[in-house]
Amino acid sequence: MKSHAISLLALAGAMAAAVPANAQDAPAPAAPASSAPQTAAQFVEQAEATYNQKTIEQAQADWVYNTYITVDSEAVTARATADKDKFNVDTALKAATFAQQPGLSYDVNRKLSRMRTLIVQPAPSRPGAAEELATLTARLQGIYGKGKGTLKGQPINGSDIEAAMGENRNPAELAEMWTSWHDNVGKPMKADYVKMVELENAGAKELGYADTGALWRSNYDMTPEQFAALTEKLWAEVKPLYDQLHCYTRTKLNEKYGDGVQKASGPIRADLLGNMWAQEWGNIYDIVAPAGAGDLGYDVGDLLKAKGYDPVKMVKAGEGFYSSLGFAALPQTFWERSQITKPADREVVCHASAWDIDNKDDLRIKMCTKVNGDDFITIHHELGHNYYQRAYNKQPSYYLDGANDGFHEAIGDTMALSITPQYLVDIDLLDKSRVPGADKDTGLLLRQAMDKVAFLPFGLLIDRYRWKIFSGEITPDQYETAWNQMRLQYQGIVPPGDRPADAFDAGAKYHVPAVVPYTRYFLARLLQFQFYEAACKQSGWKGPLHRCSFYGNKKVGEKMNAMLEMGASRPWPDALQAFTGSREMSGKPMLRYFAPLTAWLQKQNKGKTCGW
Ligand code: X8Z
Ligand code: ZN
Repeated sequence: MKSHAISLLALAGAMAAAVPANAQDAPAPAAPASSAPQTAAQFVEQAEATYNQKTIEQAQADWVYNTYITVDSEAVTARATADKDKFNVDTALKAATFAQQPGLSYDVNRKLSRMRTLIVQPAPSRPGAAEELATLTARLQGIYGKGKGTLKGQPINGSDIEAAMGENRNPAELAEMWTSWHDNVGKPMKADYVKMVELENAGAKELGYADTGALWRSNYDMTPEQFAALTEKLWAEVKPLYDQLHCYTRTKLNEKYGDGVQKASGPIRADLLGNMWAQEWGNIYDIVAPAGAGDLGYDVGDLLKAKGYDPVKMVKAGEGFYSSLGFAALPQTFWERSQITKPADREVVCHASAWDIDNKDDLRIKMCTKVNGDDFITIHHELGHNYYQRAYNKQPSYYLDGANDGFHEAIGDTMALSITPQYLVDIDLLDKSRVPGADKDTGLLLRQAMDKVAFLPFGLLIDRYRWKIFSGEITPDQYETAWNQMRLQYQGIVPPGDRPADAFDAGAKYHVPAVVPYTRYFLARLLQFQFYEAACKQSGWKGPLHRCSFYGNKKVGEKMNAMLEMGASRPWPDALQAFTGSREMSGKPMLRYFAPLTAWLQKQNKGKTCGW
């Protein structure tokens, strides 16, 4: 397979070099195969078949590794990853030579461009480099998957510690879990991470990018500079709302814990926010709930437990939402092959993910599901990936992707925004008599903002931090100080105690060792409100936006499918327009959703000095 690909590329290169640059203006040649446009088309067609095959082989190996971490599965996935990466780098280099040629068709041009931008981890072409890079990456993922912290001195695994950070209200125990997790998981990764960055950057330079960060930013149908500027514009739109939420939450934490734990001014202690990474704060809604009108009368996790839901039943409920929009049921193999709960007898990567093993219909999720509200949302999120993958499965291989990666992350969350009190009644989780009245709107919005708004700076800073590592602005000896500085700058949070200079706290967040670009989640946080607002409009909803559920609306499903089935075949503004009518990513729909809460927060914060 590999040698076939290389000889094909060499041949295509030789043919391209032999064709004069103005060939597209010449009369139709006798042998069509020698004209430049057609040569490029042939190259793309053959590369696409190999790309498809290598993607499948890598996914199979990676699935085994992620659901059964051993030295052998690590070696197998590293081999498959290296093989795919080498092919992708070869193709990208070749694509660059073809891309210069005029007269190429739209699809050949777009595929050539995608070949050059879709690589996340480019290995240098020197022999052995791809294997070295893939081995480092597999090892880092394994460290994360096997990672443990402690609670009261006892070891506690990743999915348990994540849940405990949401429920525990003891500041000493929270600090212990937070610190042990960051020490045990992040720190051992540092040396490998430094080597990995060096290799990726060398690969990115060979491909003609300034560094790996520039490569990541080039995958959005615009220049890397334009993309960085777009994220800055979007952040500026929503930052004032974050600042209000931060200010209000700090006051409430100060009231609960006192000055000794959380002061009324300055940054917030990261471990008090109900999440290991302080990325979503909904778990501490009980602490911030508005006095008097804060009790929503239900908690989704409690409802699920009361109705006897188990993880599989939770996934069935998620599937039910998509079915109600007209999407076909998940295939039988989904239920046979998914990992829905944590296996008791082996190490796995618990961080939730969705898979499309054969680029057709072998769809799966991998979770360590717990019966709680967070995981109910996560199930809808992961299924969004699966239904997207299935919707575009008729596209050619180089288009088997979201319109951009933010779209992929936003679909399931859009559905989850429809999990309103009335929806919970509709699926028989909540009793009709317990639907909170209009006097609870502030509470409902605040509960939602604690997850959605709180996330925004986190969604942005993970990659801004990595972009600086890739560009060399942050050097290895500054990994820890720069991380803490950026966490403070963007989120206004601090660790529960001083951090050692040789720590690597960023490594304790899954996407850093797993090398998953993160700006996608920032974009998705905004896009999901764009999609949701559009869906609610399509369904004719007239009430307050946050009470809208488009559950059961086939018209929305059809329109959604029209966007999803495009895959990556067109620039993302086309896809956005297909569903929302707009060609711009924007924070405005999110601001409209939260407008009543914004006014309320401003009132609560009146007279206080916000910021940190
Ligand atoms: O990683 C995820 C998904 C898998 S794509 C569970 N998310 C981000 C995170 O957990 O950090 C979803 C929200 C943000
Ligand atoms: Zn996702």
